[in-house]
Amino acid sequence: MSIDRYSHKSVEPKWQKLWDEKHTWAAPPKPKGEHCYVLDMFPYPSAQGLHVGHPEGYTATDIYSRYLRMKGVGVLHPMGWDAFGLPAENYAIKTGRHPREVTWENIDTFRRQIKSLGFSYDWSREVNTADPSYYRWTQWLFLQLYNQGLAYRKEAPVNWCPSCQTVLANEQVVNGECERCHSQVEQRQMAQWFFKITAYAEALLKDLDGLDWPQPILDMQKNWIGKSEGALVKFPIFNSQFLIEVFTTRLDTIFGATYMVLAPEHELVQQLKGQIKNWDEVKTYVERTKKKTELERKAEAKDKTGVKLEGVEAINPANQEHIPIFIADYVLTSYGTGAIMAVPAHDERDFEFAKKFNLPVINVIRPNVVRVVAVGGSLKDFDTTGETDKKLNRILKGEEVYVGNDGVLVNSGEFNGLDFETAVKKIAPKIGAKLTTQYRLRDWLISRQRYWGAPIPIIYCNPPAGGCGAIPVPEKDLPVELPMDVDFRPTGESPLQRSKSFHQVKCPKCGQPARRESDTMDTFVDSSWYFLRYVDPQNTKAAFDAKKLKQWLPVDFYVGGAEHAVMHLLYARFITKALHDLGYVHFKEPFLKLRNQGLILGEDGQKMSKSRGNVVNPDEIVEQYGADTLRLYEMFMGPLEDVKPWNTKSIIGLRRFLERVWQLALSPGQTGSSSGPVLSPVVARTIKKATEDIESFRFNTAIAAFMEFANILVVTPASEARQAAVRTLLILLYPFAPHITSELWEKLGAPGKVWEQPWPQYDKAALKVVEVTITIQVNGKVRGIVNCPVDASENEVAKSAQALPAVARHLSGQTIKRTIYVPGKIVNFVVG
Ligand code: ANZ
Ligand code: ZN
Repeated sequence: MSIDRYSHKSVEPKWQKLWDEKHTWAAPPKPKGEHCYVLDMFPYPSAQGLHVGHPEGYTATDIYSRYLRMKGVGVLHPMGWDAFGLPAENYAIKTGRHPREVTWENIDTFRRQIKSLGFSYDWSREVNTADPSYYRWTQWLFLQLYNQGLAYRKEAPVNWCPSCQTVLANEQVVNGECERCHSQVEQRQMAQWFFKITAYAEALLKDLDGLDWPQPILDMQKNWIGKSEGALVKFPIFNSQFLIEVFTTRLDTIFGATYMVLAPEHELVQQLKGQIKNWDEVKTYVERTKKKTELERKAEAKDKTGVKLEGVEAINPANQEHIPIFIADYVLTSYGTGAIMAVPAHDERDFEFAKKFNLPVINVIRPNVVRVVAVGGSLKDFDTTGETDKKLNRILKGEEVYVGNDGVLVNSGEFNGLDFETAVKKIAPKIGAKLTTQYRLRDWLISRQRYWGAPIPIIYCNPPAGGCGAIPVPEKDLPVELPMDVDFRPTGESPLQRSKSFHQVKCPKCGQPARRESDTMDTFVDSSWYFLRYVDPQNTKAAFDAKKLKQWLPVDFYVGGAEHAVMHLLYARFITKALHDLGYVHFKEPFLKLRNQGLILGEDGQKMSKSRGNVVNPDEIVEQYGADTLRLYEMFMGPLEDVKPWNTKSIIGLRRFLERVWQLALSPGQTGSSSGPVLSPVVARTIKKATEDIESFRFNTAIAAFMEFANILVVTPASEARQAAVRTLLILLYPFAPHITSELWEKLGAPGKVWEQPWPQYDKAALKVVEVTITIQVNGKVRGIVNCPVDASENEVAKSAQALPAVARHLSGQTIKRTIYVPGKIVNFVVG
C-alpha cells in the first residue's frame, strides 16, 4: 500500500476552514464545572504584520487551551487588537492615508496570519480598541474614574518629545530619550489629565503577594511603586515666615544635617526671591535645570552642581544650628517634598556635594561593624592588617561616608547611644516630625496631544462671563466619536483642535457654547480593561455584564512579553482595583498567573529589525514548512521564557519529525522482525511527561518525549497495541500540531475527531520499568530496537544490538569506530 505524502498545504487550510465554519472554539456560553480563562496579550496591529515572536506565546496558550478542552475544562481563549496608537498615525502622516483605513487593513493582515497558524481562538469575541463600540466604554471608564475623583486635571511638568510632538509617560522616556524615536525629551508645563493610581500604591504593592507571576516581574512592579518609610520634618528659615519641609528616611541622622537643598523648581525659591542676594545666579541655574530630564538628573551621579542661596539660612530643629540652603538638580521636585536635609557623612550624594562646596561633614552614626575589603578583594570580619580600624577612624572623622543604619548615634546630644529604630521613635516627637510613607509611583498622565486615540469625554464651558468649567460628557452621549475628516499632521496642539465640528459644542449643563477637550487618551487606558470586554463584546448597554464577568474572571492564565512588566500590568491592576471599589467587578487582581515568553532573536543573535535585515516572516515559514512545523519549532527552541536565536536549519528537523509521524501512523508497522518493543512503559511515560510538561509550560521537553516515542513506533511490528499507541501519540501531539493530527486521525478511521478525545490517562503500574526499549542506530539511522533490563551495561546492550539481523547487515564489512550510548535510550554505532 502506498502512502500519500504529507502535504501541509492541503491539510492545514482544510481544518482551519472547518474550525472556522463550525465555531469549534467558541467558549461555552454558560460554563459549568471547571473552566479557565486563557489570555494572550493582544497585539498592536503594526504595518509590518505578524512577527515570529507573536506565535511564540500564542502557541503556548493554544497548546494549553486545547489540552484543557480535552480534559473537559471550559475554555475562554479570545483575541483582539490594541489598535490605537502613534505608529498608525505616523504612518498616516508619511503616506497621507487615514489611520483608520491603515489600521483596519493591518488588522485584516494580522487576523489572516493568526488564522493561518491554526490558533483556537473564539473569534466571535474579537475586540478592536479603535472601534467606537469599544472606545465608548473606554470613555465610560474615564467618567467612572472622574466621578470617583480618580481622574483630575493639573498643570504639570511633562516629558515632551519634540519630534513625536507629544507628551510621554515617564515609562516612555528611556535614558532621557523618547522610547520610540530616541529624540532628547524636554520638560514642559501643561494642563493634563491624570489618573490617581497613587491612591492604590499600597494595595498594588501588597496584593503582589498573592500572584503566581515570574519573580523578576514582581520585583519590577515593587521597585516601580517604590515604598519608603521615613519622616516629614520642618526646618524653619531664619528671619522668615517660611519653612522647608523635607522627607527623610534617616531621621536618626538629623544632627548631621549640615546644609539643605531645594529642587530648583521648588516654589520656595520664587517665594524667597526678595531675600536671595545672588538672584541672577540662582535664576540662571533654575533655567538651566529646565532643560534636563529627570533621568538625566538622576544619572549625573558624580558631578554635582548647585548654587547657594545667599542671604537665607535654615535652622536645624534638632540642635538649632543655622545651616546654608542650596538649590541643586540632584534633588527632584517629583519625589518627597522636593527638598532635603543633607547629611554628607551618611549619604553618598550629599557627601559628593559637600566635598565640592566645602561643607562640614559631621559623623553621627558609629557603625557596629565595619568590613574592610582585604587586599585579595574578599570581605573579612576579622582584620589583622589594621585596615578596619583605619576605616572606622576615617568614618568617625567624617572623611569617609557610612551609609548603613546599623550603628549607634553619636554627636547627637541626648540621643547618643540609641540604635536606628529607637532614635527615630524618640527624635520624631521632640522636633515635631511626622512619620510617614512615601511612594515613588506617580499619578498616571493619560493626556495625549494626538489624533489616533479615544477622545477624553470632557467639555469646557468657559464663556467670558463665568461658566460651568470642565463638565463630563453625559454617559448617554457616548461615544465621543473621533471625526474622520481631520488634518492629523502634528503641530504641537492636538489635531482635534483643528476640527471645528468636533470641538465647538454646547455645554451639557447650561447650553452655552463650549469647547470639547481635544486630547486623546494614552493607549494604555484602552488595554487596561480589554480582558473584561471579551466576556461580553457585543454589549451595547454596558461595558460588560457582571454575571458574565463572574463566570470567567479573573483571568486564570496570562501570557505575554516581559516588556509589559511595568506599564500595562500595573495599569490593568489599578483599573481593576478602581472598578472593584466602584462595585463593577468582583475581584481585585486581574491576572492570577502570568508567564513571559522570551525574545526570539534573529539568526545572527541580534534583535530582529528591518534595518539589520534579520527579520523572519512567519508567512514564509508557514508556506514552506506549514503551521504545525512552525508551532513545533517555536516550542522546541527552548524554555518558553528564554531569549533564543532563530535557526532556520533546525526547522527542517521538526518538519522531518512530522513526516515521520505521518509515515508511521499510516503504515501498519514493521513486518518480519519477530520481537517488538514493550510499548506499555513508553506509552505511560510519554503520557505522564506530556501532561506534566504542558501543565508547567515546558513544551520543549514534551516534544522531545514525542520524538522518542515516535522512534520506537517506527521499529514496532504491526499489532493492536501498536495501533493503540499510534492513536495515543496523535492525541498527545494534537495540541502542539493540531492540523496533521486531525488529518491522521481521520485517515486512520478513528472515531470522532481527535480533539473530541479525552486526554489519556497513564497506567501507573506500567511506569515501574523493568525493561527499557533502546533504539539502535547505525551512523545515526534507526535500524532496530532491543528490550533490555533497566540495569543492563553498555556492553550487554551493544551485544544484543549487534545480534539484530538489520543491524548486523549494516555493520557487516565495516569497522565500528565509536559507539555512542545514551543509557536506557539509544545506541549509535559509528562505522566507516
Ligand atoms: C536625609 C538622609 C540622610 C537621607 C542619610 C538619606 C541618607 P528613598 O529611600 O529612595 O525613599 N530625598 C528625599 N527627597 C528627595 C528628592 N526629592 N530628591 C532627591 N533625594 C531626595 O530615599 C529617601 C532619601 O532620599 C531621603 O532621606 C532624602 O535623603 C533623599 F544618611 O534624608 B535622606
Ligand atoms: Zn456651562
